Amino acid sequence: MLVRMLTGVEGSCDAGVQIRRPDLRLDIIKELGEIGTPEAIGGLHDLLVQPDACALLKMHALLALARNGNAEAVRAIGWFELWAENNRETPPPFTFGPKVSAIYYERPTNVWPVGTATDPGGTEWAIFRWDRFCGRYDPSGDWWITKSPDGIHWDQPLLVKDVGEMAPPQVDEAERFLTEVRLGKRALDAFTLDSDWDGLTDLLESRVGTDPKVADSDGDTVPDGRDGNPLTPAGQVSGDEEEIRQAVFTFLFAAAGSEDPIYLVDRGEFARQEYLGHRGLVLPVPELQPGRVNVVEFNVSMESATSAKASIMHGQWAEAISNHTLSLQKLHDHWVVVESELRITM
Ligand SMILES: [Ca+2]
Ligand SMILES: [Ca+2]
Repeated sequence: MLVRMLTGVEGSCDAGVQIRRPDLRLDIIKELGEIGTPEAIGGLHDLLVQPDACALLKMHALLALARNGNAEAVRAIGWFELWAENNRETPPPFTFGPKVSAIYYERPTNVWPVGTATDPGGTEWAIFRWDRFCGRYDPSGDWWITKSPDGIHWDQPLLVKDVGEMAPPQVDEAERFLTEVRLGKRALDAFTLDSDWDGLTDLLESRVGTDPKVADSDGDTVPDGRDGNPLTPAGQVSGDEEEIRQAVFTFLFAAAGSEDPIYLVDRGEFARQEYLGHRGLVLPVPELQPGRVNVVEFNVSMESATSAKASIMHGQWAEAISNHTLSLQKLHDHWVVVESELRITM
């Protein structure tokens, strides 16, 4: 009954709303964790692997499973980790989904159409600004081009112009560009060039920071286009601290399902390990990228062989900084988050 209530309840996914208003779903999640029967655990697992379920609910489900701590519950957390890792698309998702919600309403991906045009065959083209891979907060964004042959979805967009430090693109310039593409006077070959055949275009690689001439920039045998951590060789760090950081990362970021890059500001060992379960790229950088998701501190302290505390400071800097303090336990040979305390600084 509770399982049906949990998966059947529609509602807002706005964490702000839920802080002010009690949410029945949180009570159900807690209760399912306490019950701990295979059916209850199955219900929490079903919630975790729903792609569109609210991140806050998923975090509560992870906590409920960890607090129960029986073998089945811990296994369910492991299945979620596996699901999150397999849920990452390769090459990384650069898509917007249905075009009506992607470009025209500027949500959820914040893109700005600069110009649109329809060719004689009825295919709609659009140029838009998108700041996903800008190395600094830049609301003007890079230029991307896409087309919509079916009128419903945009194709995978192609980076065509790196705005960098230049002035924001002008509407008439975008329209001229689109007209040239539409009339076949401007080929897109230069923008689709992928010199090392790794699935990322040269232009995008220069934006992401990988080597456009080397298919496997970090030398870990996974090509850049399929590597969620293309600048971090696998297996550099191992042991409890690595597993604890991964458990925290899963708890905070795999549950969120965002496709934006996460930047690890390289001030310590935490930036030298791979992190699995995030849908977008995880990239070490030498300095803070304002306006982007940055992890600047990520500390682990062991309290015993099976319990630890972790603290992580992350945020967009231009907007808010989150300080998480988490307690973890090693249950059935698996580190899990059993408590999480959050402080947000605006
Ligand atoms: Ca490439
Ligand atoms: Ca690689």
